[in-house]
Amino acid sequence: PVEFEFDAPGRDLESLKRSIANKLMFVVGKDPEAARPEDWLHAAAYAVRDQLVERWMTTTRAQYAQDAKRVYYLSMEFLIGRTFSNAMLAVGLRERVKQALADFGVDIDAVTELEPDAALGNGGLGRLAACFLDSMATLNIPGFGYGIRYDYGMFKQTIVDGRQVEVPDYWLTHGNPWEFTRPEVNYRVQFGGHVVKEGDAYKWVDSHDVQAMAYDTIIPGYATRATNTLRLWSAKATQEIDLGAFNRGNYMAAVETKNHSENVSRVLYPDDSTPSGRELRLHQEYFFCSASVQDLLRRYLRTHDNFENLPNKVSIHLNDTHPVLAIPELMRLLLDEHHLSWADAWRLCQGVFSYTNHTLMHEALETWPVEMMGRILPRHLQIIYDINAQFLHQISLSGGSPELLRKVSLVDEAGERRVRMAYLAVITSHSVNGVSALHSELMKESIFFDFANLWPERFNNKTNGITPRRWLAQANPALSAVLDKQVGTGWRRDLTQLSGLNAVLTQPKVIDAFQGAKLANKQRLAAWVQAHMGLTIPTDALYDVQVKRIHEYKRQLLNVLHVVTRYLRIINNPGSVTVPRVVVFAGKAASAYHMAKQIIHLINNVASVINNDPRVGNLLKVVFIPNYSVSLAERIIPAADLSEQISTAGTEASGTGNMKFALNGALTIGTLDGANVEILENVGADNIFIFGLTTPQVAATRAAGYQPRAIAEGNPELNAVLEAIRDGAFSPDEPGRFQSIYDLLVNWGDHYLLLADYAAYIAAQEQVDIAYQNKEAWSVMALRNVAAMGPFSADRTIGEYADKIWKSKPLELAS
Ligand code: 26R
Repeated sequence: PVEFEFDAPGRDLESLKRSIANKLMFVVGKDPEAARPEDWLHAAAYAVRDQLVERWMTTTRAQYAQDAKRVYYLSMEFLIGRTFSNAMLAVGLRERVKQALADFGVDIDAVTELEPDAALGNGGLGRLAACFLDSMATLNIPGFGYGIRYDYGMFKQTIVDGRQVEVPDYWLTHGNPWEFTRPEVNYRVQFGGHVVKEGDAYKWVDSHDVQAMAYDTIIPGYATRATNTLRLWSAKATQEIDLGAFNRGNYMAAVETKNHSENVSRVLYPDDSTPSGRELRLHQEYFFCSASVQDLLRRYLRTHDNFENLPNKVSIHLNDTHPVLAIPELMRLLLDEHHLSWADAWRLCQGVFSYTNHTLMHEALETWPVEMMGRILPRHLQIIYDINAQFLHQISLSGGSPELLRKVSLVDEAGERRVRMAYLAVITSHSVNGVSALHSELMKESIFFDFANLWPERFNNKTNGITPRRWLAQANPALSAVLDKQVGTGWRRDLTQLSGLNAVLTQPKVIDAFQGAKLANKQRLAAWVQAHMGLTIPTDALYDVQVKRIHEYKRQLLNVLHVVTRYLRIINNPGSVTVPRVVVFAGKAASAYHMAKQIIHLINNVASVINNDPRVGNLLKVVFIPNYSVSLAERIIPAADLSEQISTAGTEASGTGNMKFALNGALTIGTLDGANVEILENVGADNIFIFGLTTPQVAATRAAGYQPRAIAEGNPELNAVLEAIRDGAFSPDEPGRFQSIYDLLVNWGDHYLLLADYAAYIAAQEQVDIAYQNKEAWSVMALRNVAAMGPFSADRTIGEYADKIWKSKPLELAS
């Protein structure tokens, strides 16, 4: 264990125990005799939080004293997960808190498991934001996260008769000891009404207003005094109740207005790709953009009396297009409230904003109907029109054709007129980046083609990364201990130090230690599966894992085709399969995404047939773990031998799970997609299983007219697998249940070309089996993966953002 000392008071065991006991009595209000495990968790959380507060204040004071440039990371999603373990790790107190609790007769692991996840995000984009906060704090970058404090985060997924059923997750039921409520930090956010012109000035009047109230969470840096702030906004009615209605005796109506306003921050859109077209989403986006921009301007104006220095002191980063309304909002505030000229306001905006694109999927590119935006945000629509007019004027002056003007306009005029939010981000931002080398290139060739021609210097790549604190030190203590012994403890702050493993990883004692850690992690997962699902899985099998949102492009179905292939080989040709596998799936489907829910149903039905077939025994087990979350990922990923990263080439922007698995000593089976390409470059072709069509081959296959039926007919084994699914082998109670999946793959010809990659995937899986039979060689390959993960630390990613995009410098803090 790594403990480090600061001169802060209250860190010795006796002080910690006194603090925990005090918190239990005076904050939680419980007699130790009567305290439940939840009470101890809260008491310990408050005691650990105390260790952060002084640093937080020191950091804030240093930011003002050094007039530091601040980075504001605007994101609709922050998928933080649990905080207790992470905070103890950051302040180096895990062992001592464990001892303190043990002295009170409390088991730290048991109380840690009681903390609910802060699941304020859907998947990759939200978790990336959380890793970035961790790295910004660890690198002493003065960073603020701004987002929404949803009452209900991601829904809880239950599986009922094999089907996904969503249950609301009120994560705040027992209170949140990590947040500081800031009722005094609140801003008015306007909606609706209309715009009147008074002289040269515009006024937004007759609006319905909602208050945004701040809640702050401390983001500790690892082994540094620096801490940052995550400020989340909650909607409060401007008036508790509608007095007019109340006085007329209509109490229900009086409270209704309040409810309506406060609905803005009620629930996270559990929608990973389909624009739901709901007005509430537009309200949410503007709500948090407006509050955040008002807040950061107020902070800037505390120490500056004009705006000239804004781009030197403020960076606003847009995490996808969801916060793009911050652009017209900053324009509005500078123009209408601070009376700057258009030219000055626009120049400042271009200096301040930068934007990251996270997907090329057409369905996920946000556009808003002009009619809706005009009704809800009339002044912003005007500003967007003005930006567009100036932009198109400039393009036509430099010889742009009417065709080009139509293509790049902020307003899509085909059909119902819509505002293209990604184009607004690109036109304004001084930097536009993708999230892996491949994705950043494709972005320039596809969705932003015309803009990349206009402004090539604006476009760049910042390959994603993950925080080694949560995803190795915290999630995998067993492997961490092995690494500490072999390469020292410094990898937590400098992940490239893992390359030291290369010198020792063929030594038998290192291989043994690695295998011991992997086995311990499998036992930990198997125990969880046993306790929560009543299913026994062997711990001496190959753990083959695909955990991520369920989506057609991620191709969980291709994985299922392999599972069924394997099953049919086992029962039709005993002895042909010798490597036992546990195939693990987990992930949520967007609630309105029918095909994704069918895929979950199929996985569960396939699992129950295979797991109950005595001919199979322990050779193959299939597990769908319900309610995938950050805390489950911390348990599942360290146990994996094989990481499934099998999206159709050109569709997964980066992936970050791929990095987490490799860092935890799993080998990847994957396509040349997203960051898999860079993982391949770093680990070498001998230490990864790459298969399938490349991005250009995918395009060529589609262009030539994809013929899945011919593929199925030409491959008897594949045909048998598809027919088994179609004819009810896994749904005997309802044989036609999966006809639609068969039709999608064989008759309609799915967009993600599953059958085109099937044979190559099966061949790659056979290579996996062969490789796994040599346990030593497999472990060496896995260790080579671990050793090569240095570049995939989010510290590397954030270092690049800070240098190249934000031009922000680390804060200087006395150590
Ligand atoms: C507009 C709305 C419906 C919406 C669309 C898409 C909301 C949220 C999303 C999520 C997308 C943008 C997302 O999570 N993308 C993922 O970002 C990760 C971090 O960069 C990548 O690793 C991952 O490949 C990508 O799918």
